[in-house]
Amino acid sequence: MKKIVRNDRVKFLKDYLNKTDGNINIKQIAKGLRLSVRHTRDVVKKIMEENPSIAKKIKQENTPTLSDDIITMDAKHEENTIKLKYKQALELIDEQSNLLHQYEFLQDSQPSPIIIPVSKLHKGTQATAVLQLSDWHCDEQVLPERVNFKNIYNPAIAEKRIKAIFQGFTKLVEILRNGYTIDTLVIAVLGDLISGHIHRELVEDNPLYPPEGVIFAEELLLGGINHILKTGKFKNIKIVLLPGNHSRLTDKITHKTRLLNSLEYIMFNHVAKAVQSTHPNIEIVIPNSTHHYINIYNNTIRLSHGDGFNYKDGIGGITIPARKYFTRLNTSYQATIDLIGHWHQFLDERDFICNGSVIGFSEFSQAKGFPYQPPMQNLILFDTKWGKSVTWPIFAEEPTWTEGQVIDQIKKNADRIAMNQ
Ligand SMILES: [Mn+2]
Repeated sequence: MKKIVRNDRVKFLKDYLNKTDGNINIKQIAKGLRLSVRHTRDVVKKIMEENPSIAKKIKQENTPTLSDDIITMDAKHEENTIKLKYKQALELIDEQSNLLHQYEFLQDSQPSPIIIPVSKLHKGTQATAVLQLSDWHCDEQVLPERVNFKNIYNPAIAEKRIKAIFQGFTKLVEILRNGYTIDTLVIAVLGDLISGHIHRELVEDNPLYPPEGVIFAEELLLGGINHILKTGKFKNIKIVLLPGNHSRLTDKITHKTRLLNSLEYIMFNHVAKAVQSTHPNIEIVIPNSTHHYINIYNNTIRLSHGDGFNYKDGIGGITIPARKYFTRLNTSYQATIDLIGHWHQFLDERDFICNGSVIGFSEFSQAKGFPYQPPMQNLILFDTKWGKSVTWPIFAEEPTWTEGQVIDQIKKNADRIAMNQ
């Protein structure tokens, strides 16, 4: 049946029905004329009204039964389900083929590493070394049996450790000189080189009396400075000498006269005179203030012993009380970085550095539950480009002592003390 325009359909259908032998149903006619079944049925009805004989040629449609409807409904449901599954299958195929494509791409690809050119060491970069010294407590002792063999300390070991610290310092500076020109040194002595007699237990237990401790600390510090002068290859040296809280001669810290009431004041003056008698170009400062400020390139560095704030036993150790304290100090005098001692723990917090100690793990550390740290001091490098660029702990001795080594050490020290008497 050829395609015809709608208006011609009735005439065409009349002609068609007149000519045909019949045996055709409404659905077949509707399909042929591209008409809806309902519309075709109406048109055929009109034609049959005009010419009832046409009715013989039209096959009668059966009215669908309930079973027919159920079958039709089931068939439609099945068709919809199949369509949905087919759609899902197509999506899955699409997804899988994408994955396969990516896998094939990765399997075939041959990565070529990004080339990083060899960087030349810029030996010309100027840098200043800072040697952070504090908390030697060289007149004190730590008996190993009191600290579960985590440490042993007495003046003989103090000497050994301090020698190792100064040797270690010059060695580390030499390593850094592969990449930096390091002509300038600041020795920041931040106090408590002696323990003194400020607590009853120190009076009872210290192997040295405070004046002996002062003389011993002087000898150690002068020995260290001489070692640096001999081997350190520095052109400019500045020494800042600040007292701690332990060397005070008074019951409590006297803020107005902290320096003048300190045994370390005597030591510092002796050291200054001794050094300047042979090396007048070395700048020595004994500040009459708890905080002392120095400038290195564009950094203002605040030096203090570190006893200006209390540890509140909080999470984060001393970091929170320390920061609160430094923030308060900054309202009067802005510093880039704080260098402190006193807390016997190495801590590089970027904006402040707390120094380790030479005495190491003590009865006090153990009683308070402070974490173990080996005895150490600290080297800091400031360069013209980055400011503080290197913080390098200087360890004083091998990391662990066996019980046998400790006992051996005790015997040696006993011999040494007997020889001196
Ligand atoms: Mn202290």
